[in-house]
Amino acid sequence: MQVHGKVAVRFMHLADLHIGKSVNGISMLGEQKHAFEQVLGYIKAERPGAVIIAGDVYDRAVPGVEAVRAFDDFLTGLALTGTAVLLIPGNHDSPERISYASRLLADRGVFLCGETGGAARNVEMADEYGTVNFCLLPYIRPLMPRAAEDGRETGYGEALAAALDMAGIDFAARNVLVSHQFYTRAGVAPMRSESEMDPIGGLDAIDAGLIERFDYAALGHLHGAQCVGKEHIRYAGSPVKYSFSEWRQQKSVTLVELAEKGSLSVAALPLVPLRDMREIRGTLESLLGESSPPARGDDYLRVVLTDEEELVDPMGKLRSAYPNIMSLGFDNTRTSIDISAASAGAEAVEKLSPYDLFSEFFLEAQGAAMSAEQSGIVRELLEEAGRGL
Ligand SMILES: [Mn+2]
Repeated sequence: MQVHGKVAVRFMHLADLHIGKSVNGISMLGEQKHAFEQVLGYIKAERPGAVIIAGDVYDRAVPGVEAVRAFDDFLTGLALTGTAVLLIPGNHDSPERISYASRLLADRGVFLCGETGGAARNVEMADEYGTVNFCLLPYIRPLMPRAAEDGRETGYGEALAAALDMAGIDFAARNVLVSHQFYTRAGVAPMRSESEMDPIGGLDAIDAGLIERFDYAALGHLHGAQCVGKEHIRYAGSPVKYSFSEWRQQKSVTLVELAEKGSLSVAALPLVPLRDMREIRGTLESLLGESSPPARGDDYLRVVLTDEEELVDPMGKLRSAYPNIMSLGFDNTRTSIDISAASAGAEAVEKLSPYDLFSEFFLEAQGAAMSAEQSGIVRELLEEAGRGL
């Protein structure tokens, strides 16, 4: 693209592919391949000089055969467009496996920055404004922050600062950081998604101020596309919705252009799913009677029923109209129990009575609420158990 008569560096920013991921037991591979086709279409149209994949290539450290094939196809497709590929592993990836054949692939412009022992690696690209340095920093693992010389444990922030220090970056030039960590900024609430599966509850947060000097930070880890307070520090988000907490998000890939130092343009290019993941709510009758077949009835759905009266086999009835229903919940005056109990925190669970906990378990296991007779039996049993104490 011509900017002021010069050619500027442009690149595509992706992250959190999670290839091979299943949601509620349903494989997302078809959706992932469909997203990759759209990315390749954008690359052919926009001709960026590089494509960044900022971690969580796979969903597991040892991905399945189908997942490896899908990534092989995607990577080959990317390389054939002539674009460079800059990739780091995320917390879900095995750095060793991700960097397989990386020395050979570097000759083809595919930089798989895996096994570096926690160090960053620089890759330079040139445009007519000079060089742009891409600083690739593999995910810093919780065990990696080492004890400092005085015996004090160092945190994520210190480990990051040390890695950036060692990378010897010249901030007078233009620099792009590629990193897969949880960056936060005071006063900015991050948009979290259930599919991120954060195991240590925010202890891994790093102050985004530490990476502010980069001209752009291409981040991975959070599954909703978002900036961390400033436009140039950005999570691309996952290309596919991986939990119902993401159902209102528009998935996208990010296109970035850097001209002279200080000039940045960022655009989100939308990705359209084969089947959307969304929530619908209403009475059983209204959801089954609206139109037949219902519009986009094969989407991945969370159905919230608002019926007040007992229903017979609502899951079975809904499935005939909505074959890919993933979750069923109820929202009425009697109960507000949702089948996706995983979303309830430990605190919420503690507040539930034994009867409510069992109802929830029953709903999850059976896909339908207990009948009046069943609920009577459970109440009796709980009473008996209570007397025994
Ligand atoms: Mn992820």
